[in-house]
Formats: sequence, structure tokens, C-alpha cells
Amino acid sequence: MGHLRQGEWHNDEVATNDDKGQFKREESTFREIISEEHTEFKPEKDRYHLYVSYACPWAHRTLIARQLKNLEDHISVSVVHPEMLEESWTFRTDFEGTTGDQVLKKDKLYEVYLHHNPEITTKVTVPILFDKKTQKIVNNESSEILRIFNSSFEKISSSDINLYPKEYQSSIDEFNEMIYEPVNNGVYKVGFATTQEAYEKAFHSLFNTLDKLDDHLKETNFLVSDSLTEADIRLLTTLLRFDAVYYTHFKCNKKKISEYKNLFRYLKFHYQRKEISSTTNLEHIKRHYFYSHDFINPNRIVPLGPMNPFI
Ligand SMILES: N[C@@H](CCC(=O)N[C@@H](CS)C(=O)NCC(=O)O)C(=O)O
Repeated sequence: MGHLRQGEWHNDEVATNDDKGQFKREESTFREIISEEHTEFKPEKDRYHLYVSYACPWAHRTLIARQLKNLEDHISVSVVHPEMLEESWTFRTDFEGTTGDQVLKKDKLYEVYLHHNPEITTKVTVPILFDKKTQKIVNNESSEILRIFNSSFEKISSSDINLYPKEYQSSIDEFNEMIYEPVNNGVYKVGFATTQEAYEKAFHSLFNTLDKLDDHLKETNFLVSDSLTEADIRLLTTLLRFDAVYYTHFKCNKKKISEYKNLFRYLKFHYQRKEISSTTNLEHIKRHYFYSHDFINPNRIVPLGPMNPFI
């Protein structure tokens, strides 16, 4: 991954692997919250901005939550170009669905990090939650942005949906933990493995967990209780990319999601919600993975299919 080191952009390798060839994801840099009690970041109308890629499963979580929580009028969005090349994400607008940088008018995403601090050392990732008032980055960890959207803006925009209800928090946490390493991060561990051993380990762990989830979903369309929670959102953004990208590009090819009876029914059920379907952009998803990772796909051919993966 490219990095900013003391304000300088360095185009490092795309994936960081340990000495066993296993992919290691780095920690997110910005971890602030938004709250009435916070000295700086208070909930306010139209104060915060979200930088996303439609391709990215982590950013996708935040786009879904923003819609479910009726925050579209209060949290503005910029969508980067799907190709992540030598200068990481950019605000090029020659691809349908891109918006350019709506706030700072930068050309590259790393310039948003530099705007916060010209001497910063960090990796450069989406999503970013940016404060237009202080011109600072609040948070760039999707799981935390999801929680901020769920609970910090209650007075500004009401929504009946609670993605992390008190009575189910421990079950939601358990599913989040069960899913994060082998599935959300797992597909990357399979795809970015640089040894056969690391690939096989991540592959088995991924499909063992998918088997368990398929079993759990036998009689329900929700991981926890009988309504949508953040655990579902976190699983769905990986499932939505699976058959089109992870199955081929990342060699996660024991089974497609469409071959899992319950997981596929669950995916199709949730895809009927406009908050899920309108935030899912397969053109950005395919272009990003197949075009950006030339160490996996050197000719950068972007497949035309699958034609209707969610039907
Ligand atoms: N922990 C972060 C991970 C975000 C992340 O890795 N985003 C990817 C896109 S899918 C990215 O921007 N990668 C750029 C890079 O690693 O250089 C989160 O969940 O928000």
C-alpha cells in the first residue's frame, strides 16, 4: 500500500505481507467520535463529509448506514475513481458515478490527509469522515463510522432503525468477531497470500465460516434478532462482491455465494432494500479490483460478467 511518511507520498507495494506470506491489514489512523460531549466534534447539520469508493466494502458499510439513518441531507459524499494506482485513490471524474472532491477540490485522496496535517504519516484509505468546520479528519475506521452514524445524529435526523440495539450488542459483537477475520478481511488474506500455505489457510478459514453462517441463516434473514443490525451490513458488503470478484480475482473458489442456499437467499432478500441496491455499484467494484491489482491480473482485463449476480 502506498503511504504518506512525514507528508511525503511513497508508492509502496499494494499488499503488506508477513514472512509467511500472510496479508496483514494495518490499523486505521483517525479514531475520534462525534458527540455533544466532545470538545471539538459535535453533531451538527451538514457539517461532516464522507469520502468513499463504491468499490470498497469498508466504505460501502458507511454509505448503507448513512441512508438507513436518513443522513443524506446532513452528511455529504465524494466518490473517488475506482482505479487505485501509483498515487492511490484519485478524484478523476472520467468514470460514471465519480463526483470529484466536493469539499476541498483536491486531485488525490492523499491530499485530504495532507490537508489535515501536512507532516502526516499514515496509509491512505477510504472511508474518511471529514469535518468541514474544523477541516480535520474525524475518523477513518468504517466500523466506528458505522456506530457514529447509528447514534450521534439522533437529534438531527430521526430514524426508526437502530443498527446496534442495547439488548443485542453482545450477540452483534460475537458475529462481528466471527466474520471480520475469516470473511471481511479473509477474502483479502486469500487473494493477497504470497505462499500456497497462507492461501490455503485463509481459504479454509473463509469457507468454514461461510458454511457456519449458511447454517445459521437456515430459518432467518437476520444474523441477530429479527431486524437488520450492523452485523448484517458488515457481512453483506463482502457477500455483494463475492461472486463478481472474490471468487475469481482472489481465488475464493470453493463455492459461489449463489451456490449457498441460505446465504444467497439472505443476500437477495437484503438486496431488495434500496439502501443496499442503490449503494452497490458493480462497475466500480469490478474496475477497482481487476484493474488496480496488476500483480494478480497483469493485463487488467475487467470481466464483463456475471450478468445478474443478485437475482
Ligand atoms: N480499516 C479500514 C480499512 C479501509 C481500507 O482498507 N480501505 C481500502 C479500500 S477497500 C483502501 O482504501 N486501501 C488503500 C490502501 O490500502 O492503500 C476500515 O474499515 O475503514
